[in-house]
Amino acid sequence: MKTKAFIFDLDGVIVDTAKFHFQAWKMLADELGMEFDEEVNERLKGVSRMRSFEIILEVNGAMERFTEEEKTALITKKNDLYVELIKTLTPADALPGIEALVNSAKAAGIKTAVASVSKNAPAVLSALGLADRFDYVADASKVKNSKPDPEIFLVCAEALGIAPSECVGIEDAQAGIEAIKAAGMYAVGINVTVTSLEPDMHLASTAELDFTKLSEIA
Ligand code: B16
Ligand code: MG
Repeated sequence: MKTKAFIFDLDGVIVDTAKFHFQAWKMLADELGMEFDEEVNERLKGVSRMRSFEIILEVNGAMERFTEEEKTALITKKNDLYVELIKTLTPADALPGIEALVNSAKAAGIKTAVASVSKNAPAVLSALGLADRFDYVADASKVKNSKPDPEIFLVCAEALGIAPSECVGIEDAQAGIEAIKAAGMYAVGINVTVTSLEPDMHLASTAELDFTKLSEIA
């Protein structure tokens, strides 16, 4: 197929903010005396803030420990720290190959969008100097379901006016690959730890994103 749109995940594809999410969740988990490591963190990628906290509670057998109000207060605390951490981002933090791919897409008339469930996505894109570079940035507040639900990728395709079958989705998380495939798109995985569904194309890093190859998917 001739690709008509590239839809990018944010955390882990455009920028490595996963390390900041990890630091912020770790601070909260330590404070609550709960276990939290890189393996659990992998399961939080692409997952909403509240659902992420619930996974941490599940892993610790603590699902009943807090009321809804307490959970909301605790995830707000996590987010406050995350917001502080992303203030350190600069344009130099955009991952290799991303800007070049977006520029090549623009020159070739291929549309681009960002499919992030993060409510902090606009702030992160601004800090990277990329806020105005994409044709569409999905508004997380309008999406009801986190990845692996395909909703956010379908919202992007619809906003761009492109059929899902002509879109290439780029993701670093298993939940994101599942979302792309469920949307009926071609899935490119960046250093994905595969636990179930395989991406259609595996790359070790964003530096391997090849415009020529991605614009003509065989
Ligand atoms: P926030 P993505 C996701 O972004 C992150 O991967 C996930 O770890 C995070 O919990 C989620 O955003 C919500 O983020 O707390 O900032 O609203 O991978 O869809 O770009
Ligand atoms: Mg991601």
